[in-house]
Amino acid sequence: MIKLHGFPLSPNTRRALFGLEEAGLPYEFVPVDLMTAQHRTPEYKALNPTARVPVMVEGDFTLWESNAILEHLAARVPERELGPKNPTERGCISQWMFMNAAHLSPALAHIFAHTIRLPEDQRIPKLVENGRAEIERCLRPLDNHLAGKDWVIGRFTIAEISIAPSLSVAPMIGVDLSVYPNVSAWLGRIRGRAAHQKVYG
Ligand SMILES: N[C@@H](CCC(=O)N[C@@H](CS)C(=O)NCC(=O)O)C(=O)O
Repeated sequence: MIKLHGFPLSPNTRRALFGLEEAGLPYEFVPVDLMTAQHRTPEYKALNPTARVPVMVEGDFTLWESNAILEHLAARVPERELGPKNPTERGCISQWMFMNAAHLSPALAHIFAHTIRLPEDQRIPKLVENGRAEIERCLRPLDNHLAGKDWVIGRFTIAEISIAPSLSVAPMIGVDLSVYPNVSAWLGRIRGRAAHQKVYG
């Protein structure tokens, strides 16, 4: 049985949970309390030496990095067509997943840290400003790409499962997604899926 260790409110954990639900594989969720630094204990670091959530464990196989977990899950259930079916699709899906992992998601995390998470005397306004510019740099191309399309590559894939959880923090940190109408409509379609509703309640 797959065990998914994670913090329930973490977007990265929710990305893996969303993937598990879409894959339809049975799993057990094992909560890891970030508030009490459970992710920094030797027991947890034996599973994920980077001391981050989530991590997937199945027997003696452990896998961390939520996007790696998504790719692994998609490959396990090819009948669900969550992953690429040819090299072109592989490239297109990876392009948007990597953009999210390298640029969009860190920008959102920086804004969250420097507007909400850190004590006020540790917040750096310039990082928030840079983060907002980076978000425009990522979401404007995504919005243009989604014009006239329901999904990133024409069908629902791990590109959607990967990016949507990052954007769930947007309203909390004052990122107005309504200026990206195609992204907003696309998020609405993603949020309408049973798997998403199961993860987000
Ligand atoms: N790139 C990693 C990011 C994981 C990550 O940063 N998780 C956060 C929670 S959303 C975490 O574990 N934070 C605890 C820490 O950095 O100490 C992934 O996609 O799995």
